[in-house]
Amino acid sequence: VTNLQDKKIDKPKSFNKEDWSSAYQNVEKELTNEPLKISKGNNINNLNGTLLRNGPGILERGGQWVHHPFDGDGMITSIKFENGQPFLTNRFVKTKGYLEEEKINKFIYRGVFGTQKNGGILNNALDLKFKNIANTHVVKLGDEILALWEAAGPHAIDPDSLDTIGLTTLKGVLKPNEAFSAHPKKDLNSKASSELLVTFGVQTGPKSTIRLMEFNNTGLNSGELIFDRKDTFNGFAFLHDFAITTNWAIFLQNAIDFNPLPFVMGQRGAAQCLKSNPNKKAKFFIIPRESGLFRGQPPLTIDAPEGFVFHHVNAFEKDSKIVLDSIFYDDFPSVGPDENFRDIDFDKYPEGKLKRSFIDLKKKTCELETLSEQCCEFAVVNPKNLGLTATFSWMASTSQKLGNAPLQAIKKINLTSKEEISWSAGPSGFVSEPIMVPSENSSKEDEGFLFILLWNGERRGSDLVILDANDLKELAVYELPISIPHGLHGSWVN
Ligand code: 3ON
Ligand code: FE
Repeated sequence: VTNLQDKKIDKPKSFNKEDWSSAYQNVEKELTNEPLKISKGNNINNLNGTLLRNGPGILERGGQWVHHPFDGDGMITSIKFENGQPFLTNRFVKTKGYLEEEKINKFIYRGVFGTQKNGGILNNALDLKFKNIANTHVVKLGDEILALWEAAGPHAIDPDSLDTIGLTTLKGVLKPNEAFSAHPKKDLNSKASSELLVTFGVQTGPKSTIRLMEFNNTGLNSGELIFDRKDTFNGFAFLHDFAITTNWAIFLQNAIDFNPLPFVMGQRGAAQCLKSNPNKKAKFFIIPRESGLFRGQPPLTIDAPEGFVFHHVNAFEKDSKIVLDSIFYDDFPSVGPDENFRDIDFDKYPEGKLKRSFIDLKKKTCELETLSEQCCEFAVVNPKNLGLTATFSWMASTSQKLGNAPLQAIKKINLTSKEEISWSAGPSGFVSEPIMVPSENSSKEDEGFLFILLWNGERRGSDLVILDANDLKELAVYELPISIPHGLHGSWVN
């Protein structure tokens, strides 16, 4: 158990706040197939495939800053490797809102995380429209590349040019602009005959409905919806991510209330109306997958541990239990209306910690174990192990052992022995989500590469770093010709 006293002792600051916040600026240009210059190490022999990343690319218009980077319009970066040589292409997602605002260089929509239109409360009150900013993830489904934002529908992107094709209903699967999660799972281990893409959409209200969808992701019918079910639960649900095992889809409903009044009155963004309710219990919603053994059976609801979760890492089945790894915060980390996100006091925000839930499906109970006290986010496992036992996880973490700070290191943890090793970009480098790409012909779980976009605070620019997933040795560093703000999620596609 750590207490505040310990946190204070561990506090020589390991970073300079301007080195960190300097990443938050508009992406200035769109480039096409720009060869990348290597600045350290060597090209990876025979590496072929494309790294795709999404994240906010517009943070300021006409002198007005977004209130929170999660309100920034999506910008996709693709780094395509041809026999080891990388080429970069980047494009803003040309959403309806982006095109309208780009024309007059002014925010004309409110943002979910607190960005307001000019003109004060009166001009914001009763404007309940959402701008679909397509900024959270980019994935491949069938032959399509999708830019995702969880409160509305997916945008289809041309895989080569990254041009925006437009909002898609996925061949009629979705109603126009139906919510479609930004956290699809590529499942190589299902009971179905092909690779699947499993995802969901939530409709919220006093009751919430989860639509669980499983798409074929290989072969002739790639992109086709093959399993679909809807389950309704009591209460408002904020579900950013989920986890899958072979037979189950697992959701953690945080113990929060949504009081939309300040949003309606023009005082706050919708996500700023979420508030932890200590009198409520968090719940696991555990839904049988239609591709699994318990097809058609009703979902289970089980009390979940205290704390707030955005992201899960992985889950697997063990006897009558589900073991689920997630990043837990003590509370919902909202940036208040009077705060400046580029100058926040990290000590005032809760840090994310990797914790393991042992969910007993028979007894309907859960036990929680903390796997590491160190602040982390964006944890992944080898994609071949998704839904099954994994020994290793890789993640972005702080450099310091305790307390909240920007993410400056990449850590590999053995989830069983809890041994850790890490690679630090500190004191002036800041990391993003590591993308783990396993070696093609190896069955060793930790053999492969990690791809990380780095904010290089020293030269105030972005780098691409490739690490060896086994020992976190730096294999190659490339200077990017554009500066990319701290981003969200990405994929590796072949
Ligand atoms: O009824 C509505 C339901 C719903 C889906 C309420 C609502 C409007 C708040 C809503 C919308 C939610 C949205 C649009 C969520 C978007 C989330 C997003 C873009 C990103 C979340 C990222 C989470 C984390 C933990 C990122 C951490 C990053 C770092 C520590 C490093 O920079
Ligand atoms: Fe996410």
